[in-house]
Amino acid sequence: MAPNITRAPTEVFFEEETVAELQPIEKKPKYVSRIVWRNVVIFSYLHIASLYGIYLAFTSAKWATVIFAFFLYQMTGLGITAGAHRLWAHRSYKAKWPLRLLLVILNTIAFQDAAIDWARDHRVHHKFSETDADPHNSNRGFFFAHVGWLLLRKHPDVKEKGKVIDISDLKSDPMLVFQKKYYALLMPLMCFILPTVIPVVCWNETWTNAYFIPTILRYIFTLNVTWLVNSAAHFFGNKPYDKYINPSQNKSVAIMALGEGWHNYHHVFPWDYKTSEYGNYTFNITTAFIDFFAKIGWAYDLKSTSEDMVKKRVERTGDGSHDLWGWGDKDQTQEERDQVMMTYSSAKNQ
Ligand code: ST9
Ligand code: ZN
Ligand code: ZN
Repeated sequence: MAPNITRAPTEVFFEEETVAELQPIEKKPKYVSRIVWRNVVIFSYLHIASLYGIYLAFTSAKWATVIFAFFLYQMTGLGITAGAHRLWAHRSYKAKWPLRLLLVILNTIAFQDAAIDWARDHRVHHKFSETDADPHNSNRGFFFAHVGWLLLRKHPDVKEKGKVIDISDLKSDPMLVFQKKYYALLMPLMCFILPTVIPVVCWNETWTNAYFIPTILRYIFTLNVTWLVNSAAHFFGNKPYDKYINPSQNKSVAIMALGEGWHNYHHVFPWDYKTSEYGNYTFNITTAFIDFFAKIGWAYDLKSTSEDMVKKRVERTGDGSHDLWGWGDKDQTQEERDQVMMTYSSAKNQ
């Protein structure tokens, strides 16, 4: 007797079905990278112009101009680190409106695109790290991770998988929405026009020096330092927290990037407002900045990772380079000391 089945499970060919319906799902078209020549030309010009800025800084600039350029690098850097990165991309702390206003101004002078877009790309970078969906996937090489990704159309996976990232919090922040809406007006004014006009008006600097040093050189220097977090800190350094990922602890990058080089830790615990295990201000100016504003009440709900959780992760996936130099290190926990296995102990003789 025939079995009482009217419709078989899938993958059985019925006469009424057409061959077309049975075709395998269409293969994704092969990805071909497309160069954005406009960006190649602009970035080439800016880098050459910034070399001229270095020359002028050593030959004809006033001290005030060089100091102003350095000051702008640090301040606009904070607009990226404390603003776009730790506040908006990772929500690792909360900020009251005066601090958010300060950060959005500094962030606009930094010109790394609207913070909403920056934070969206960065969330995608963390979620799909080292895959085609990562906007600056370091598996495509140092140059791509550093700047190449800004010279090409994005891989379709970035846009496809990026859709699953929730950015409703960013889109409902009126300051960020305002920044994005008026970016084409605000950015040129704050990143290029004001930094050029201020030295001329305030301390009688030449237009040439004012344009090439605190404007172009400062901008390109800050950009390259930021990009080093994506390139150098994904290639060089220890991995005390997770040896299976590319992001690494890179002290040189941390110093230049105001504390953002502790990248192995940061990828493992991205919600930690310090982006590193220790609150050491010497190599983490951004943490000092956030702590200062927490003291005056403008920053709050600062999130960190417990020592215990860090320790467990170090033991489970670390590469063994976690920086305890040995017995008696100031960072050794009391528990580690109490539970040490001591053979041939001299304690009974003491
Ligand atoms: C710059 C940013 O340099 C640098 C960011 C570095 C990040 C570092 C992070 C490291 C940690 C923090 C350390 C900080 C250290 C700081 C130290 C400071 C001292 N998800 O982008 P489009 C969709 S900026 C979902 O045009 P194309 C979306 O629909 C430099 N969807 O793609 C979008 O439309 P809409 C100045 C996404 O056409 C549409 O695709 N800026 C996502 O392939 C089109 O998006 C420049 O030079 C996503 N993630 O073009 C501009 N992405 O936006 C450079 C896209 O309307 N950029 N979609 O929703 C460009 O010209 C273009 O973006 C492109 C790609 C050519 C690169
Ligand atoms: Zn991050
Ligand atoms: Zn990264």
